[in-house]
Amino acid sequence: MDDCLFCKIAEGKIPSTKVYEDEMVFAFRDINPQAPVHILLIPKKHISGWSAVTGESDALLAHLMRTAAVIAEREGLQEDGYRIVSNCGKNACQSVMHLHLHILGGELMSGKMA
Ligand code: DGP
Repeated sequence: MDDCLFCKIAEGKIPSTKVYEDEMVFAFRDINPQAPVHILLIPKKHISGWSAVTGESDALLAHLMRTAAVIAEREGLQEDGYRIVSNCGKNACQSVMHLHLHILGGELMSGKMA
C-alpha cells in the first residue's frame, strides 16, 4: 500500500535493520526498542491489523507465527525465552496500521503483559 510505513520498509524504500526476509514476510529491528532484542515481523502483504484478517490469510499467518519462532531461535532467545506481542487497535495503542508482531527478549520481562 502506497501510504504505509511498513510497506515502504518491506519494499526497501525506507531503510531499516533487516533481520529476516522471505517471499511472504519481512523482519527488522524496532526503532524504539523496549528490550535488548526487539524485532518487528510483518507480512509483506498489507493487512491493516487483526481486525482486517480473513481466512484467505490463514497460510500467511501460520507462516508469520512460525517465522517468529525461527527468528527468536536465530537471535539466541530460545533458551531463556521471549515474548511475542501484537497490538490491535486503539485500546492496544497500535500506532502503525500494518499488522506486525513484536518479538521481545534478552532480559527478564515483567509478568504483566504491558
Ligand atoms: P505498535 O505500537 O504495536 O503499532 O508498534 C509500532 C512499532 O513500530 C513501535 O514499536 C515503533 C516501531 N516503528 C515506528 N516507526 C518505525 C520506523 O520507521 N522504523 C522502525 N524500525 N520501527 C518503527
